[in-house]
Amino acid sequence: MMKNLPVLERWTRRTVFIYLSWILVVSMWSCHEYPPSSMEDRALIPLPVSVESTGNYFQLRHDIKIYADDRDERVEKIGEYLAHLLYPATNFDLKTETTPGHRVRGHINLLLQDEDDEELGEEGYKLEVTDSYVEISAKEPAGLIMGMATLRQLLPDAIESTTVQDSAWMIPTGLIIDYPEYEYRGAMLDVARHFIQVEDVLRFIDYMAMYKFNRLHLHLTDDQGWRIEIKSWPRLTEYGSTTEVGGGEGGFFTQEDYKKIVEYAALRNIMVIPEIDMPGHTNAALASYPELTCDGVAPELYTGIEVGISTLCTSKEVVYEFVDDVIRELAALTPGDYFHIGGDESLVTPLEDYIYFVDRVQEIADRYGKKVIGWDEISHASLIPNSLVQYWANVDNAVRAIDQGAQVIMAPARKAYMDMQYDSTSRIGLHWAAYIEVDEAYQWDPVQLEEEISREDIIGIEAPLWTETVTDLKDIEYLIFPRMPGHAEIGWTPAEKRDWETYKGRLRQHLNRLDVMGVGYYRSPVLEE
Ligand code: TNX
Repeated sequence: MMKNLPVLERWTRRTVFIYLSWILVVSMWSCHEYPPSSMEDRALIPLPVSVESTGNYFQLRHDIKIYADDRDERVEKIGEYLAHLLYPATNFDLKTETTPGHRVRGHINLLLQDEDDEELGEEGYKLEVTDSYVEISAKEPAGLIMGMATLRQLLPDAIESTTVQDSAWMIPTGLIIDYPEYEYRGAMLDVARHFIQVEDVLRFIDYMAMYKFNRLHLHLTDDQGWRIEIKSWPRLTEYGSTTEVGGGEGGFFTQEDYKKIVEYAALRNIMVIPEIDMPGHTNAALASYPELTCDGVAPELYTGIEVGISTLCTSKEVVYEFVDDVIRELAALTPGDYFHIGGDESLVTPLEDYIYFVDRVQEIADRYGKKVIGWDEISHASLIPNSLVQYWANVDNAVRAIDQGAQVIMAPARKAYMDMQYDSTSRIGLHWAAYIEVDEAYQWDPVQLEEEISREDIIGIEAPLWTETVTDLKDIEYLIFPRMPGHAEIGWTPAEKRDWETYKGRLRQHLNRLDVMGVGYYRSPVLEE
């Protein structure tokens, strides 16, 4: 009896060990979300130029460090941003350290390339994952930020959670070489029709950053509200911001708010482009300062959704003093190259006056060191060199701009307007340009759209969100998701690599990630087919 006991004990221990291991294995398979087996199986949007898997994993653990190239101080900040992104779901407090440009094995590396890799350009990157390190390398810090957006999508969807998740945090190994098709990949947010709070703008920027957009066009003023503090003309916000479409209380960004938005965007490689829409779409300004009107009488504040109802008085000198002050103050807060002067739908401005106005306003923007962008109507004026024109509906306007040597941003209303309804049953949105289902929002190509506009004329694309029917983040999410990722891919991925059927598969899979984020996207029937 006594002699047998150790044998029995050993047997029992073995049973218990096998039993426990079995439980461990089963629970790992069921509780942990395992990423698909290779890089290609991840739902990468926008699709990179080249992806080659090597069939192994790198595991993100709590003791991993982020090594940032010390030859540019911006890289360390980018490393800290990556750590900040990975923290909520993993609870790993990843430390950022610097390295003189050498890769450190066992860790994540953000390195600037020495060799002059022309192919990568300003925003391109290489992302190499092996079982012993992760390395993102780029010519410029911007490329590192783009590479990080890809790295994030290689991690399990749970990485997007704001609460700690139980996952093995495996990253599939391989090599991605990637760079954008277009220099300008924009999204526009109209904060004028309905005022959009700062934190919702920041959220919009987060969404843009996920898909490698790099230009946030803020439509800051319109008939229904003036949304940016201008210190030299205080009534613009004291009075001109106090309502919105439907008669709500409106609101505005202080200059401090605006700076915060600009900085938040810059860390994500997004340049803010402020738009002051002129000479039309100015009712809020006219209501605040009647001297800007021709008859000197202030109109009422406006809460409807008609367009083409207002104009600055283009023959008054005070109007140019006003424009000068506004552009001066805003240009000083805007590090980016561009200033958007609007210029659309000036239906009550005689053409001759419109041309005179646009000519003068371009000069003012130029004097404050900004390149001008305007809606395609501004091509009626003489465009100064480096002005960009934003095509939205009228190809003749775009052609007139191209004939003057300008490049065009493609923002075709019938394809790229994210405020269009998906179909006639959509709970919000307009449909004057089209109903735009998720497949239609993806299946357009800037070069194929208009015969008269060719590749070299196009600097990039933009997807605008007008907010006549949009009041809050929930509405924003419903209209931009899941169309916005498609526009991102059009801007980033070469045309020959884009195809609806394969994109559809990736987008479907990607919806799980949006679920983790709690994004209230539109449930499109075309994704269920
Ligand atoms: C046209 S597109 C407009 C905006 C409206 C939008 C609504 C453009 C340059 N002007 O004023 O908000 O349609 O979809």
